[in-house]
Amino acid sequence: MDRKNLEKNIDEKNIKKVKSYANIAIIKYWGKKDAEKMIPATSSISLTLKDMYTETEISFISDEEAIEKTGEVTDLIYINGELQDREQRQKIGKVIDLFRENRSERVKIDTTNSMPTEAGLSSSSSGLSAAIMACNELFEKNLSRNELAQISKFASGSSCRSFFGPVTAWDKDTGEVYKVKTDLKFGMIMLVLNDAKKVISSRKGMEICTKTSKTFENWVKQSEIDFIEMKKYLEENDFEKVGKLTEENALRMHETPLTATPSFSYLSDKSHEAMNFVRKLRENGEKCYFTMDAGPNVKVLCLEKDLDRLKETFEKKYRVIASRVVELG
Ligand code: 2P0
Repeated sequence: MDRKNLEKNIDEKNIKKVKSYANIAIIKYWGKKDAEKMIPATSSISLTLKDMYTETEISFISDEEAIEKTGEVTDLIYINGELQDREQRQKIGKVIDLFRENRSERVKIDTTNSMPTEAGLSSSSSGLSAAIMACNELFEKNLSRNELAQISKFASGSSCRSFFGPVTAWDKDTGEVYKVKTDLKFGMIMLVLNDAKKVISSRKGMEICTKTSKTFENWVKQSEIDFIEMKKYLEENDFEKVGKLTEENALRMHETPLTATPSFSYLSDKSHEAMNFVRKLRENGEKCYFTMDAGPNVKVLCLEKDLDRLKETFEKKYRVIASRVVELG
């Protein structure tokens, strides 16, 4: 084997591959009590989705390779084949810094999402949890799922919930991330109303709401009750109550930007139309409930047994991604 092929062979052996799943909250994390310590203002509960995932490859690179691609010594970050700009490279670089001891070690991360990036479809939860898992492999840290979840929240709060499934809680008081007991088998249908990048990031949106929203205090107070009730409904396998509370909690979260200064909304006319469609289906006997995150897309919570039928119904009106949940941890 000549030198070039030998190097290539070594490189290929050193590429680590991981897969992580997105999660969508049914009780929302919205606001930070302490941004530095990553203590959320609210406890949250989410579903981890089998068909919405990120696959990430990671390897060490030479300074020459980084300079050749970017003109500087940096980590190389590719998302869906596209080399990311300096801002994004620095953001992911900070995640890698949580693992690397030798600051001169440069890394290439090549990541592919199964869903539109940054469209409020939670590609950040799968993307950043995958980056954490990948670093754990590359730097041979052998950290447990629990330890990785705790590190992951510093990359992005919601990503810590992607280490468990199908249903995960993140407790604001203890900081713990853990699996919630339920026999309910869920499905979720994403209605992709607009897959353009969001205007206000969730990080920024949360910050504005925490500082200025007139309903923020109420949101936090009620959310504490919602979290306890939701865990109870899940344990009692009461889907109707789970669904109803999912909607109420999402609507309360979306009230906070409306009462912020300056006031804003993540929801569009299309979101409201879709929410009304879900309500109408329910009046006709279907068991489905909506939730929305920091973007206009509407996600529909249902039972796994109804997923295929409901998918067909929604497909007549919307571009959809239907997903089952995944068992993890
Ligand atoms: C959630 N979201 O519980 C909530 C609901 C969006 C709306 O967690 O600042 O990207 O990195 O901790 O995790 C999205 O926020 O924010 C989010 P940071 P993150 O899923």
